[in-house]
Amino acid sequence: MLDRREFVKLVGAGGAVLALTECGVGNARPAAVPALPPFSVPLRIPPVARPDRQDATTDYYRVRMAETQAEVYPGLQTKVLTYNGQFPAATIVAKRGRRAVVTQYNGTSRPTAVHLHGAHLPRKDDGHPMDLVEAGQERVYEYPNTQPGATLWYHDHAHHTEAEQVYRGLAGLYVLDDEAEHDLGLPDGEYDVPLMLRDAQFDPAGQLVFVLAGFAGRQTLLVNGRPQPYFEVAARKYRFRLLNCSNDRTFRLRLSDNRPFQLIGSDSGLLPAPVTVTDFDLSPGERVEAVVDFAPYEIGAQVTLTNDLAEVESAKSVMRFDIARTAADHSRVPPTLRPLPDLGEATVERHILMRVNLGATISSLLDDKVYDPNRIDQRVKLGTTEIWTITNTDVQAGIPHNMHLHLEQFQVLDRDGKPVTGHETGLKDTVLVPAGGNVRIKVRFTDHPGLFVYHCHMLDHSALGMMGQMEIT
Ligand SMILES: [Cu+2]
Repeated sequence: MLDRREFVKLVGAGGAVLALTECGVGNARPAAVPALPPFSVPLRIPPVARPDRQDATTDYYRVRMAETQAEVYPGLQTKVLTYNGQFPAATIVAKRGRRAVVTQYNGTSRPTAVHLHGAHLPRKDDGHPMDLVEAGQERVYEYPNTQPGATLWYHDHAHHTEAEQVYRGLAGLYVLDDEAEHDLGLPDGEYDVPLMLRDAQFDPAGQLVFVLAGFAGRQTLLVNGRPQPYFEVAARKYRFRLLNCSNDRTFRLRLSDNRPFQLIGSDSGLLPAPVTVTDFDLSPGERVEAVVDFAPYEIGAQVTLTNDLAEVESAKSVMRFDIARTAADHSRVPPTLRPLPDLGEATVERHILMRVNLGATISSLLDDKVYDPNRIDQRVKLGTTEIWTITNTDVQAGIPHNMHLHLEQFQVLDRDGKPVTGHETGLKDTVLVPAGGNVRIKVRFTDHPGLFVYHCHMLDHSALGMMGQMEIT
């Protein structure tokens, strides 16, 4: 929790509401690093993590969390928190049906917890906010990788400090590769490209500035850890795996020439069928897989990925694609991808209320309560299908939220009574709940008893208490 006076001082007069909202910020760009024109640096692809050893069933990884330096801006060293020294972290590529065992040593000065976001796994390996790895200690996480292929990610989840620790760099992709997908003919290899999108605030020395609920100041966009990069592509189809790893920022992404592209996947992997769109929303924690075909472009053409929800002109451009060469393309996007599973008939209904308390003390609430690790908010029976109605009542302040469930993927039934479209037609683990919005989700609790959390994935909000616990028995 934050003292209101302190909060207002940090974000400026009248900023208490603005700092937590998506829009309404005027000239908020702070003194930043020496101005770097957009598209000055090439996109970097995070390296693929190498297992320390392998046996017949399992890949073993050793990771050290530590503060280190990264070159975010050319010629400047930025202090960051990293997994194995990489900013952003290396991508763990797991194979469906093969276990991954990751030993995480905490070489930072504060407790951490490593959550594998989107994974279906036992409680002990979930990275619950109170299952901490103390400084100087290690913890072994075992990932069964039994669920269908998907783009997951791992990130810090130590309660109250997760917002700052993810912001400073403790985040990486975890691609669960599924043999069953290989026959579909989707773009692969060098044409399967991860894009981790986020915002940040830098001081003039190129250091990250973290202010809890300081959304308004974060007007620098990073893709895979570099500011507004360019990416040289071939005139053919690409599969992009997009993750929004911002703390609080939602993107509305489109190509600058409005060219349509195909969405093929969401949080939990492939959609039932591809959906052609010209834009889509991506809130913090969500993933989308999109196929973009650059074949119609001339060699030498450029097209920008833009964010329609940017508050300032300089943050409208996310990155630029430069069509640089021709290449053979035998890939395709089949008309059907992966059917939705039947989640069965719901026998339990729950209602969850999300709102921010802008009183003397700023806090973020679920059902009018801040997170208490000693309280159980929902008791769930294994084998049950439930419908949760999630309501965001922050209409006046215009504050969006989203909802992330640990352990299970859910189907989004509708938003404000209307069926959802685009990437929301697939199974998801995180869903946007705009101010004044009502979202209904259907979820089946299949196995893995224990205490799991659900929370707003705008991490500054969850750090301020917008999190609850469900005990599954
Ligand atoms: Cu929220």
